[in-house]
Amino acid sequence: MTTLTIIQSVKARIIFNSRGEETVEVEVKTLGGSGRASAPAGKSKGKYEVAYFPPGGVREAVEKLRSTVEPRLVGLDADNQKLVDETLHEIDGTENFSRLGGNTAYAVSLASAQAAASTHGVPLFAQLAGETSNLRLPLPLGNVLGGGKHAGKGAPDFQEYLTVAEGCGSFRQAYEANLQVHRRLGKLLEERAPGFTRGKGDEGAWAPRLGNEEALEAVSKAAEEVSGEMGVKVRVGLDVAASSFWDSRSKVYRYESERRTLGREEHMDHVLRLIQEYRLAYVEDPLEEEDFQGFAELTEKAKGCLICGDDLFVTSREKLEEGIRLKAATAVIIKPNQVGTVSDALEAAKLARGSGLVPIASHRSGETCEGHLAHLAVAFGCPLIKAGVLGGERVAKMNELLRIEENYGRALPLASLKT
Ligand code: 2PG
Ligand code: MG
Repeated sequence: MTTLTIIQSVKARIIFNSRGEETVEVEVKTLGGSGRASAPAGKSKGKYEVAYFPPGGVREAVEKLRSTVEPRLVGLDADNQKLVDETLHEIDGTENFSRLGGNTAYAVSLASAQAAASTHGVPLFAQLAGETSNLRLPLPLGNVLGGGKHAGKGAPDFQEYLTVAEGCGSFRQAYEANLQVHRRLGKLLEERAPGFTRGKGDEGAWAPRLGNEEALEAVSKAAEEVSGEMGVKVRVGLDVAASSFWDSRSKVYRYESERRTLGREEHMDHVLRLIQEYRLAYVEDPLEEEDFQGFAELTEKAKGCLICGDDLFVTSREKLEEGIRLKAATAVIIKPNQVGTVSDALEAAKLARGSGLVPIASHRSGETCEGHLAHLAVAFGCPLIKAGVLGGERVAKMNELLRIEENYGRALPLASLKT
């Protein structure tokens, strides 16, 4: 019998992401199906992420796909994700995908998985998870207000103000709660933020001219109002993205919007106070990416609030192992293009779950209009997905989860913040 999942071709083209930057899109054809996937790009990147593209950029990536990747992958079985991904590592031959580019590898890896799924006529999440009995629909954690590297001067230093609704009966309701907060916050900001033009940052979150804490107050108020109206509990979180305002030479955090600097201890106390005062459910990258010790101290003190590592772990197995050993966090961001392949990301998520950390599937600030991340979140067993609230490329992930809920919702209960 012919195996319909054998790879027949791997083709690449250059497309644009939501920031208008060039990125790579890959199409993989098997005998019985096909898959298409593209790679996103971060702006506040972790220092230890893999290289996105070869030295010659996206053009070299496309050329390499034609000359070295396609000949090696044709004839492999797309059902064997591990082998496809190991082959990508082999072709590259470096520790950080610097020859092929992690984004190139990721687009191929994901397109191949999609091709296998389409050949079998199963959804991508089922293809990747294999065993589907314990899967859940993730809760959406979405940013409604943003600053840092995703917005212009005058916006808060903290990169993302996020909300997540507890006590919802469906994924749809949880997403609607985030949409409602985004809307309500827009109105509040018209009253509170000087010169507010309804401008948004890279991820569709409002980008007002406001101090860090004023912004947190506004988001908390909007969340409270929506909670009351919808009969759910909308909790608030932050992605501090602390590396982006850490001055490694002077060893201080530079709060540009407040025109002040805070030393490491002061900054830590400040974040802890915000966690307690605003009963935050979630804080990502509260400290700069090398400060495992600081993360551990904060995790110890901030009981009840998820402390999540993004730039800290860069979805890397080694970094995550170190974090687990030091008890540096209670959650980890899983961004497949930080490591380059679907298998690497899956392994990181598994390691996290096995060690009691909450894995969170995450978009990048420069995204394409695909919904694959929704499937990865389900397949990786992530109780949370961070993929924004508004903007076509963000809504694409949410809409895909609505489709998954409609078609498979009975078998996939909604996750909770505690799972
Ligand atoms: C983050 C991400 C996504 P970027 O820091 O969590 O929100 O930003 O993709 O720019 O790294
Ligand atoms: Mg982050």
